[in-house]
Amino acid sequence: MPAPYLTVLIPCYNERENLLRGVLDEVHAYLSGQPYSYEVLISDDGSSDDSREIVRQQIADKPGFRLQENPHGGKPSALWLGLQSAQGQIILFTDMDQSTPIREIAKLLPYFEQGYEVAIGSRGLERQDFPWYRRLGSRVFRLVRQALLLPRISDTQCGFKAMRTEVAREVFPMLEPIRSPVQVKGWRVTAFDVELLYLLERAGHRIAEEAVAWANRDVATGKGKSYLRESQEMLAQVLRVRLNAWRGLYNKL
Ligand SMILES: Nc1nc2c(ncn2[C@@H]2O[C@H](COP(=O)(O)OP(=O)(O)O)[C@@H](O)[C@H]2O)c(=O)[nH]1
Ligand SMILES: [Mg+2]
Repeated sequence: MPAPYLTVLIPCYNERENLLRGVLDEVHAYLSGQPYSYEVLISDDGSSDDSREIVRQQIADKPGFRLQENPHGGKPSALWLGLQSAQGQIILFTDMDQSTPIREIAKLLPYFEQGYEVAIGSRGLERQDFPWYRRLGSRVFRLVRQALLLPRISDTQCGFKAMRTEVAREVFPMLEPIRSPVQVKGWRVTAFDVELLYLLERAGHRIAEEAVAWANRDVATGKGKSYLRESQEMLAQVLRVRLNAWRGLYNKL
C-alpha cells in the first residue's frame, strides 16, 4: 500500500461516551468521500475505561482506521507515540470529542499547497458555549501569552492542528513532556501547544492560522477536568517556555 496523503491522529483517553455518540462514524463518513488517501490512527493513552474495546469494534468495518495501544502518559505522549508510526505526508491532530468537526480539515489543507509547513485551527474570540469567566480567562491568557510568546498567533490552544509529518517528527522530541516525561496518574492537564508552536516557529516553519468551527461537544465523564488546574498549567507553561528560551535551552536541542 502506498503511503496515504493524510494521517488523522486522535489521542484517546477514557472517551467511551464520545465514542458511543458515534464520532468515529462521523470521521469515516467525511474522509471516505474525499479524493485523497488517508489513515486514521487512534492512539489510546492507556484508557482505564472500555475505550479500546469500543474502538476495536467500531473500526472493524472502517478501512484505513487503526488502533495503537499505549501506556498512559498524557496527551503529548499519546501524540508522539502515534506520530512515530504515522504514514501520511500531512498529519492532523484532532480530539476525540470532535469539538472541531473533521470537515474543517478542508480549510487547512490548501495551505500546504501554498508552501506552509503548519496550519492550525483557531476558535475565534467568542466561544458561545463558555460561561463568562471562561471567556474572560481565555482573553487574559491570550494577552499574557502574546506579550511573551507567539505574538502573531491568536489561538494556540485549539486541538485541531495539521503539519507536515516530518516537521512534527523533528520538533516533538524537543517538547518538555517528551524530553523529561513524568509519571502520569489519571487525567493529565495537557498544556504543550505553546511549546510545540514555539519550537515550530523557531525552526523556521511557516504557520498558517485559520478560523474553524468549534462547539464544545465533549460528553466524556472519565477525564476529571478542572478549569482552574488547566488554566494554572497553561500559564505556568507559557512562563516555562519563555524562561527556557531566555536561558538558551532550546539552542542546545
Ligand atoms: N485531557 C487529556 N486528554 C488526553 C489525555 N490523553 C489523551 N487525551 C486525549 O487528548 C484529547 C484532548 O481533548 P479534550 O479532552 O477534548 O481536551 P480539551 O477540549 O482541550 O480540554 C482527547 O482526544 C483525549 O482523549 C490526558 O491525559 N488528558
Ligand atoms: Mg475538547
